[in-house]
Amino acid sequence: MSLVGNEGDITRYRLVVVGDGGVGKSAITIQYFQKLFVTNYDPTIEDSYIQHAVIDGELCILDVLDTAGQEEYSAMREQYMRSGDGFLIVYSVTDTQSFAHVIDFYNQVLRVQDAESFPVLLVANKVDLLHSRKISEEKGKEIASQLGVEYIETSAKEPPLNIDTAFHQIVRIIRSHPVTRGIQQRQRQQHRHRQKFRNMLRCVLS
Ligand SMILES: Nc1nc2c(ncn2[C@@H]2O[C@H](COP(=O)(O)OP(=O)(O)OP(=O)(O)O)[C@@H](O)[C@H]2O)c(=O)[nH]1
Ligand SMILES: [Mg+2]
Repeated sequence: MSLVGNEGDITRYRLVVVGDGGVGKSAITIQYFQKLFVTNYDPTIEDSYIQHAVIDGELCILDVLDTAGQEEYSAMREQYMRSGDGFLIVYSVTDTQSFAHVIDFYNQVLRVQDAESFPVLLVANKVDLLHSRKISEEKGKEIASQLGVEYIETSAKEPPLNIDTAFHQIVRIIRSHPVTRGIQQRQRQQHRHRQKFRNMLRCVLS
């Protein structure tokens, strides 16, 4: 698995947004980073975004990879899945197939990370489209509980719903997940040791 990076005292979280084509991965990501809703559909190959955030009082860096949902780019999946500290698995509540594929994305994350459980947030997007909704909240929550992951409903359209919450919640999940908690503690310890060593060296040299 990849490690949560620690740059000085600031932890960097590599978040990967996955899901079928057209479910709104880019719309969600752009709404979070640029505070605007992209109405046209321009299939992604791969885009990344980086930004500081303060989550529960802790400054961190969010490094987000917006991936391609289109099947023709699926060969790239294993590689980006290896690099993630946490995943937003997105489906559209108007698209039954995208919901059926949630399990495939989840299983692929576990396989690539060689883990029994991994930080994942299930994101039910496009909930503003009330009339074309096909997947109920109940169904979404049911699959989330089967997979043992948290569930959130979002809309990237104005007024956005739960977009900041989704990105911040996956960070909280990473922070509290046993897979990463140990690593983060070790990294903080190593950082403190390095600082101590640098200070000692400075004393000796001055
Ligand atoms: N009404 C509504 N439309 C949305 C929402 N999110 C995305 N869309 C629209 O759905 C279409 C596809 O959105 P994208 O964000 O490009 O989808 P994607 O998942 O990034 O697709 P790929 O890059 O091909 O994997 C666009 O026309 C968006 O404007 C939403 O929450 N509500
Ligand atoms: Mg996209």
